[in-house]
Amino acid sequence: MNEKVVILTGAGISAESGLRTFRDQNGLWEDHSIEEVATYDAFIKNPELVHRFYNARRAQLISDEVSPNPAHAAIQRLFEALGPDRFFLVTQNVDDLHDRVGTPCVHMHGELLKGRCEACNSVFDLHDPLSTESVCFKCKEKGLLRPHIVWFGEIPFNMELIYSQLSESDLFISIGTSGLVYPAAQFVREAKNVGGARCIEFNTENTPISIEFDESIEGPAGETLPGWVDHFLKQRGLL
Ligand code: BJW
Repeated sequence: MNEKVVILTGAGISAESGLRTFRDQNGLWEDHSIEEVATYDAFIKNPELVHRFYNARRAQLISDEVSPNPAHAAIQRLFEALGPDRFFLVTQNVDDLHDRVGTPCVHMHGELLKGRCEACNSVFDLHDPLSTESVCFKCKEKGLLRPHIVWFGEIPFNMELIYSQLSESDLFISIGTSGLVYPAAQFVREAKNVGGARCIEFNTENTPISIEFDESIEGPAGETLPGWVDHFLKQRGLL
């Protein structure tokens, strides 16, 4: 059976790694409003605040506090068993936890460990804090470096590739996302209506789009996903 599995992940998959989600209790949006830090207008109005917000998250991400959890490892096992032609992972997460376990993924909302120059569009690896004094390594402009992050009102990356993968999917799995942010929230509809996929959601609670899935598996992904992956692989003689 040559079924194609497409996976979408959100902040919930990294919660058990110690990274805060956005909209849950104690989420990032409790301390900041979206308009304050996650729009281009916010960056123009108050770049110091936006830099502080992302610098702090980047510092936490590269600290010893944070590492991939069993859900990231389970997805990697699925990738290793299926191979690149039958597997596609798109993440809304800007962390690098899928990358750390070796799973190829498309970061549709950008990457915290990259920066970009507004002047010349160069994208570069970034571990250090950014400030309004930072200078572009390429065009040497000062003050125009920003996090390589997709803010509200900006177009997510790789949309053409993502929609083409959804249209070929036989199984669509959504893990740890609230289903409140578009276009990711409509991937389930695309996978189902265009790809004809069976759709499964992993989340600690019901979401506004749970109704669109064929099955919802409730619980922390680090606990529910590894067993589900084992069962899936055993059923197909891949484990
Ligand atoms: C667990 C768990 C555990 C907890 N195990 N689960 C009106 C209607 C419709 C759309 C719009 C509208 N007005 C504007 C729009 C568009 C807008 C939008 O969606 N706005 C909504 C607020 C309505 N979208 C955009 O602007 C996007 N661009 C766009 O649409 O361009 C047009 C276009 C698209 C396509 C083609 C052509 C043109 C851009 C969106 C950018 C989002 N950016 C952010 C922030 C930047 C990154 C950062 O700072 O880190 O990305 S917002 C934030 O939300 C972040 C996330 O990636 C994104 C999604 O959040 P996520 O991952 O779902 O996290 P939470 O916290 O919401 O949920 C966590 C879930 O996990 C919960 O359900 C928990 O229960 C669960 N969970 N622990 C399993 N252990």
